[in-house]
Amino acid sequence: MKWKRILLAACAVLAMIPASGCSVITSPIELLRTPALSAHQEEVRQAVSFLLPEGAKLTFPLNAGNTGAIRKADMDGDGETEAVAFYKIPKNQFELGVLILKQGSSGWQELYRITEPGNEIAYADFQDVTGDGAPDLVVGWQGSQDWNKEMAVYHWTGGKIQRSGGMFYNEAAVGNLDGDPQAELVLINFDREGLSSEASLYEYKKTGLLQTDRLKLDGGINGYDQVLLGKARAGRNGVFLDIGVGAHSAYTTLLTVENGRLQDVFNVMGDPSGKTYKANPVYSQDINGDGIIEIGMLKEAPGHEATPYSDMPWIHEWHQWDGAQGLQKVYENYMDYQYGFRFDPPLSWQGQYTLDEVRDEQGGSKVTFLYMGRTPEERAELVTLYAVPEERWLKQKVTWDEEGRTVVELGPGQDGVEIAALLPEGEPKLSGEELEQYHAVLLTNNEIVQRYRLLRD
Ligand SMILES: [Ca+2]
Ligand SMILES: [Ca+2]
Ligand SMILES: [Ca+2]
Repeated sequence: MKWKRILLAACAVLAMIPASGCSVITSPIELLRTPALSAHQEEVRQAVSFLLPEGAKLTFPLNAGNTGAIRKADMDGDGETEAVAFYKIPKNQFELGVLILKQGSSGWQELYRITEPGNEIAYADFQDVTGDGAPDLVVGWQGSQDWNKEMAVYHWTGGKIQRSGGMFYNEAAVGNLDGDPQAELVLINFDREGLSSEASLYEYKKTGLLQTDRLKLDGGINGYDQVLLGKARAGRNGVFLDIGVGAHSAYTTLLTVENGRLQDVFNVMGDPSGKTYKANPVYSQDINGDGIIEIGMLKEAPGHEATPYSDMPWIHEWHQWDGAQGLQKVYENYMDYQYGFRFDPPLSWQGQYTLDEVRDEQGGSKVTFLYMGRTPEERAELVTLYAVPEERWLKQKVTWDEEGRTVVELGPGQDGVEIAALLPEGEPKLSGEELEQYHAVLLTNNEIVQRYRLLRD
């Protein structure tokens, strides 16, 4: 088999777009039907169908993490959840709606209906913006691709819905940023042509949503790859902005709220991209499952100083905010965005391994983790992960079988490949202490399985 290194940055970037961005392909009705609905859900669905205007279709809000065209929330705060359905009327290019249903003695009935002109519901979430203990509906309405989006908050009070807001924005994050009982809104207005960007903080006061602070952001960027509100430290939320710059590089800005003011903790305006620069985009996420969001950075695999950028194998280094202006590395792993998997080496490997990566023009790849001794000659294979296109898989297995290799089958990856790990064979060219250390850090089949994961899990 001929393996050739090729650049797959474009694919990698595409593969990194969160799944939700692609979920519009499946119709909401189809998703609602699978898996089988409980009798209760079926009742809701029927009531919604009955109440939808003629020609209307259920629609998914487009923000990441959104779970469906019909959501549940206790909007009136009486302890019982209401059903909230999002719809659009396709034959009429500019009509969107939200239907709120309440369960009464005679089944699910319309409690309230919101309609707005527009093409898509860009954002929807339930957050207690007003601080009365009941979730409010936060909706970003989008007219068309070229238009700004408009953010509004719908709050149940005095037996009806009160609308507040109506701010134009490009990117939004909604959640609790300062520890009081109210959720805040952070809206970003980015003017690509004017090379300017600004974040605004909105809080609900007695009269409605008020802009309580503004912060200038770096405007010389390609755009926002991801805007994520999440835990930045224990007991402290922040807004992570993963930003694309230049041909394919990226950096991350973290915004927090300090005494009611927006803070750019890494001082991006003073030092654009300084601390969090990466050669390719990496999405901020809770990579190690501790509930705190990590910022990903890319390290060239050791020994690849002469390797061109397009062929560079990268080690992902994940950092948490240190609470001041700095970062603290907490985790390290390998991510394959094309075939949709990650492999998390054990701590005992850190600083002692490197990678060789080979990508086949006909599809498939091979990444080898190598133990590093004191000199470049003292390298020894720890494990090799293969992505084998399905059509070559059986043949490949036979070959490995004939060669007597130990194969750990890891199952299907993205893009029609099977993933397998191969353990090294024969004695490595190491001796003494290094040979001992190498054997001590080798993984068992079981450990390999545990350290391998699909990215969409
Ligand atoms: Ca309720
Ligand atoms: Ca708050
Ligand atoms: Ca984490």
